[in-house]
Amino acid sequence: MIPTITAFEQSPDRGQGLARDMRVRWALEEVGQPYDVRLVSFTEMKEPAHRALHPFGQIPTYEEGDLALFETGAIVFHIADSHAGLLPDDANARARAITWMFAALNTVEPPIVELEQAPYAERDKPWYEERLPIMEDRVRGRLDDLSKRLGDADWLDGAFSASDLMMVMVLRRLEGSGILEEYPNLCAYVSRGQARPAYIRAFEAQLAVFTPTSAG
Ligand code: GTB
Repeated sequence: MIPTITAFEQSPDRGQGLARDMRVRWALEEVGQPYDVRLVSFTEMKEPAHRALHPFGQIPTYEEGDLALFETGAIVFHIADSHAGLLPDDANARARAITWMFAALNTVEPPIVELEQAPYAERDKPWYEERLPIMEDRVRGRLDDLSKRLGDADWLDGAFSASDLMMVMVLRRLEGSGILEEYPNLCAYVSRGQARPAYIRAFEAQLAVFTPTSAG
């Protein structure tokens, strides 16, 4: 059964792969699962038909037969759990990979999102300039630990897995902040993820949504 995912009809990043459908596309490409994409406008995302799939009126969603999922963590886990290639077979290694997926989403991503969103939400507030270095140091705290743990390994725990996919996508959210560049091994880690053929296919597919065709 070919799953259908939703993605932005108009993305603020104009297809640089920062919107979260990229995580799902990449996972599907890694396991060789073809998929369809339904593009939704900001208005459609908040309408009842989309909210029936996603209670918070966001993208991405994932539909496969009778199954409808939201939340990239759950979607990527479902893809990894139901196909070979994104989670180890060994039970303990599999549990550790899932742990790292949670760590990416629950421990590393929150301070990064807080820093990323602060300029939109707080730039005009009197506390903004004072809070900025605090938020940056919170991110550095996580990256210090992650960088030490990764060391000179290629991936977080043995072979590439869904945990690396998620962590690379989370770290990509620091682009433009200059902070990731303070950690050469994390930069190399992100680059390794971006060099994977499945990542490149997923990136090109979502970029194509925003690339004008010759027909205009
Ligand atoms: N926790 C959910 C998940 O992981 O699936 C979060 C989903 C989410 O934040 N979706 C965003 C959304 O639908 C799109 S990805 N936002 C619309 C809304 O909430 O009304 C966040 C995002 C979008 C665009 C960029 N960008 O262009 O740089 C970066 C990140």
